[in-house]
Amino acid sequence: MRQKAKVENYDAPAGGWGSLNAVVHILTQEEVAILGSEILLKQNKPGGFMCVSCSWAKPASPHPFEFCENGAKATAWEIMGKTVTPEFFAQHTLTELRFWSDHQLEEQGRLANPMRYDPASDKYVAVDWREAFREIGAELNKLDPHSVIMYTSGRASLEASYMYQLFGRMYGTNNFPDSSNMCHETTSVALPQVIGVPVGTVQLKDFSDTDCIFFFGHNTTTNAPRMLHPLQEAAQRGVPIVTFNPLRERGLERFVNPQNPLQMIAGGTRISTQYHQVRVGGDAAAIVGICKCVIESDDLAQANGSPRVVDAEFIAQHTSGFDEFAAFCRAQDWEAIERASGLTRAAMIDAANVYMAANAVIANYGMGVTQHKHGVETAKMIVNLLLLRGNIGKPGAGISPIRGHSNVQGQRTVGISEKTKLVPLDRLAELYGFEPPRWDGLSTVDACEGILKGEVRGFVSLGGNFVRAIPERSLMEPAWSGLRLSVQIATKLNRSHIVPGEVTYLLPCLGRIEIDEQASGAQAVSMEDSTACIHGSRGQRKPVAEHALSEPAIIAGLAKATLKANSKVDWDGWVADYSRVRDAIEHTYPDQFKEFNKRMFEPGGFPRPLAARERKWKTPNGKANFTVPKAAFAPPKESDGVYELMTMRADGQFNTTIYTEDDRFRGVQGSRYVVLMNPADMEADGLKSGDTVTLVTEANDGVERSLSELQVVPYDIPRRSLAGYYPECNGLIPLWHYAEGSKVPAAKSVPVRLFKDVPPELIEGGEMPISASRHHSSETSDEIEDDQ
Ligand SMILES: Nc1nc2c(c(=O)[nH]1)N[C@H]1C(S)=C(S)[C@@H](COP(=O)(O)OP(=O)(O)OC[C@H]3O[C@@H](n4cnc5c(=O)[nH]c(N)nc54)[C@H](O)[C@@H]3O)O[C@H]1N2
Ligand SMILES: Nc1nc2c(c(=O)[nH]1)N[C@H]1C(S)=C(S)[C@@H](COP(=O)(O)OP(=O)(O)OC[C@H]3O[C@@H](n4cnc5c(=O)[nH]c(N)nc54)[C@H](O)[C@@H]3O)O[C@H]1N2
Ligand SMILES: [Mo]
Repeated sequence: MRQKAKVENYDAPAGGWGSLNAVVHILTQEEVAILGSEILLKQNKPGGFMCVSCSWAKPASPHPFEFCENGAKATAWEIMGKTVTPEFFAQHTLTELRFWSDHQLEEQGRLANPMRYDPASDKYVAVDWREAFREIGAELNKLDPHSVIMYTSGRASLEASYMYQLFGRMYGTNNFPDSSNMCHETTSVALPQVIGVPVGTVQLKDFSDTDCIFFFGHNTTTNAPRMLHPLQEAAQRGVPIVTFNPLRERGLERFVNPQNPLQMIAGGTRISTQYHQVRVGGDAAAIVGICKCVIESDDLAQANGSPRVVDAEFIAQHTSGFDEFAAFCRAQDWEAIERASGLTRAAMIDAANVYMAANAVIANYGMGVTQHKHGVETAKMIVNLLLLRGNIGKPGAGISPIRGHSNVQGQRTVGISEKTKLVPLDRLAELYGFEPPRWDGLSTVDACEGILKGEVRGFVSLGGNFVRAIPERSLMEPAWSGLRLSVQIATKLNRSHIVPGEVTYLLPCLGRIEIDEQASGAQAVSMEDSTACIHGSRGQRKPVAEHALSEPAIIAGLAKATLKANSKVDWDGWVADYSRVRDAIEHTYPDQFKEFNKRMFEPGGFPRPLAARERKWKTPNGKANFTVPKAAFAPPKESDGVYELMTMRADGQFNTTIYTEDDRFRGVQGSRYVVLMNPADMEADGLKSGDTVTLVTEANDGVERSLSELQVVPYDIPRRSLAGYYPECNGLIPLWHYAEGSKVPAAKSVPVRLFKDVPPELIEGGEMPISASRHHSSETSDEIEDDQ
């Protein structure tokens, strides 16, 4: 039986005392006395270290404490004193560890020694680094590079990432999926087509110049809390903030800066001036509604001879496709828009009025846009909205996709990509005298398909928890154990490490907060934030595990053991002094990284040049492009009992790292096995608060996907929408259910049916509802856990 969640209304603002309490709680839990120490004062400061949690911008003039509750948790979690030693592994078989929860696995502490899996005893056994490199190199050389995946999670530095992609390409593969393939790849596909850059155009200073902010599908409270500071400053200046989210996320309603005693007493600032609880997947339709208002107001203005409402000059000079888009918006009828968006016409007019009154508008968005079947079209719809009034390439305006991992954007910048057109292969060939593979590599979903078919034989992971983060768990885990080679470079123990292949290595690395001593002294590394600014970062703490190596050292060790010697790549020299890797990055990308070493500690980071910020459009037609949405606009099918499930993050987690079982801001404590549901839907289905249900994916593809014993929580969520937690619900997502164009798993709209669980004692004889037969069948081992 799972632990019951405690549910109560959370009506305090985000931030505030609750925030401080949560940090103190996790700190004592991990016995890290860091609150009183210097370490947090160095977080996100020039000359200090860049937080390992989110990718939000780091200001040039930081607050005295430029960290948030979740950043402090991430720091504490990384530098907790405990280590996972060979003795630990001697005591536990992997079969046994597969019954442990995600929290329990990571909670054991930092990985301390390189380990090799011994199939005979089903245990990890310590091995020498040299022996590990030698065997992995030999194994890689036996495999076809087409069959090897080199995955990256978005935490590795620019230096490590550059070395990793070079190693992979010299080995012969372009199979570089990364966490971005499950995240903002939708952005990286949509934006180049319409504005000619793959990243956002907004910088931190634009938040001071803006006079209106639109916000789609991001839980800022939990996932980029430091962003609440610029939002709060804007709100205090009277800037309207218009939010679209099926859930009323706390920090987008009210925020108290926990570091400001006056605010703590005054109760904080209202953030959103309008809050629209859009239907899950309804954003494109909502934006069509808003654009329709803008375009029809402009039609009226032209008829009356009043000033234009759209920026006609900008549209004429810089864009293409306006007429088709305007005709499309005019032609949509309000009834269809209301049904597709879940909003009233009046609500969309309110939003349009605010938009039309503003001279400079920023649009932010997160996973609520990208992780949908029609996410690419929706991201382009946000661009349409901005283009109408010239809101790209002027101060205070632009598009702001809020990235996830702290360096996920930067990894793409330095060549971690499966898409060859994004990588300067000719330049790499010229610099290093080798012939890089020219074929497009596998994305995350492609890699999963390859694993299922048995075509992928080797998997090297630079961080992350692939098996837990991907969809289709019940098929993927068994297939994963068919790998010939699995190499996991990691800081903490997770599920991907305990589902072994035939030859499996676990290689412990330093974290970014730790001092990285190499031949030339302590090294700094760098990363790119969500606003395309590059920051240097210096480790501050003595490493927790003495046998762990830095990521660059591990990559160099693997490369030397795998590749033929190449006089143009001095792997040892690079490890001795990372500034040489930065020189190599500068040689590869001279426009982007001019004077890299000199500028890496500029306060606020140094911005990469972005053409769209200057209104230069690197699109095929040289224009910014309006596009007409096709599928994204479809009203929901009138369903027969099918719900749309979104999977989301709680306050107590960083992705698959589960710090605590709580989601404080949503008032759910003590269990993550819950499903949030509209009370009217509960009543219609005969459910009461606390009942447990089984969710079954509606897929009709012959695969049974279900998850039982989810506690129903009545919640303010649109009808026919459900919300549950990632990664617990990942087994419900079919692998083929992804965003068209970007292949990002559509984790925010999984069609499911819901059945009330029947207590086991009632199952014998009598009526057996459909859920009962499924009740104990399709759980995977670790889903029985978490009664700590
Ligand atoms: N503390 C902490 N910080 C993190 C992370 C973490 O796990 N913990 N993860 C990091 C990573 S990798 C990422 S990508 C980011 C993720 O940050 P977010 O983009 O905030 O991702 P989610 O938590 O998945 O939340 C998605 C939000 O979208 C809303 N939503 C769902 N469907 C829709 C929809 O159809 N329309 C609209 N408008 N909204 C919708 C949900 O209600 C929720 O508020 O955070 C990063 N930062
Ligand atoms: N259903 C559903 N699925 C999702 C999502 C969702 O919203 N819903 N979100 C998706 C998104 S946005 C993302 S980004 C992915 C995340 O997918 P991943 O990035 O693969 O997963 P993480 O949980 O961030 O990885 C955590 C592990 O990284 C390792 N680690 C931590 N720090 C370091 C380091 O400095 N170096 C190294 N080498 N290892 C380190 C630790 O061992 C830790 O256990 O999940 C995706 N999956
Ligand atoms: Mo992400």
